[in-house]
Amino acid sequence: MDKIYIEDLEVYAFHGVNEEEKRMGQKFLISVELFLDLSQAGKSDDLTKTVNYGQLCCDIEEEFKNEKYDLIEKSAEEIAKYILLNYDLPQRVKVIVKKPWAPIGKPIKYAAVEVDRAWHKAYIAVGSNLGSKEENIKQAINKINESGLTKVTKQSNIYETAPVGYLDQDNFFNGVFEVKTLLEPRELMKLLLKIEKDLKRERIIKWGPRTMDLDIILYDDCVTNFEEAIIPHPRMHERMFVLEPLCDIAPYLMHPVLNKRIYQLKEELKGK
Ligand code: PH2
Ligand code: MG
Ligand code: MG
Repeated sequence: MDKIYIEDLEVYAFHGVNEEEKRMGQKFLISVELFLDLSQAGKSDDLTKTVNYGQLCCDIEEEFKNEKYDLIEKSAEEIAKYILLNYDLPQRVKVIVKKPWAPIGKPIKYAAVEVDRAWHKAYIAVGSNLGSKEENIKQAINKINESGLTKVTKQSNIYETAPVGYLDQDNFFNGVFEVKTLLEPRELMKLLLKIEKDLKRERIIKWGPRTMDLDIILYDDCVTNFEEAIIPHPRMHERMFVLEPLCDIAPYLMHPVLNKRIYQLKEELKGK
């Protein structure tokens, strides 16, 4: 992937654990590596097809001076987040924050941290069979978008489906969203559980009626084994109410464990 580099931008700011550092301030050196496609800018010679590094330096300086953090870890994290949220083109950024005057009473060139952050693509299955189903789904999309670090980028059609598993309940409305997110799988799951709760989800019967069910079905090519978020969703390939809407928005996507495309999984399930 192409890159833009900024090396050792000097900014006078007020981060540090010690009171003195917050009061007196000190020099910081900020380096960033932006990962983005530069081919369009390279072909067209057009500044609007890339990131203006002059503007970027001004924005970084302003953002970095805006707050007083204890840790350079936090200051680097915030710069990375700021760039990914405010510039469209970079997919990934690395940020290094150096403190050449770190007050530790030892002769060092600098103390520094580096963070590496990126947009991730995930697919979320949504289901509702209690209350106003369509409204619940709209609300879930709004709440995801309002959460700040996750944005819905595609939406499937919504399907009315008969209940699977526990049969004595109303039909579901099911769909799938594509999202881009700065959250790790477990953080994303936590956000989805919070949204379910905000939409009055109550857990009484396993697979029973619910106002809102939000499941991560895929997250990049990740294969996880943590209880809170098993990815890919272990039953996604057995459920037409997941494959059908997913096929609307990502038919050729590969399932990273079964090594088949979504439309193939759907055809296979249909044949069963
Ligand atoms: N979700 C379940 C169990 N059964 N059936 C349908 N039709 N749609 C669902 O979303 C659904 C289900 C557990 O998550
Ligand atoms: Mg579910
Ligand atoms: Mg669930």
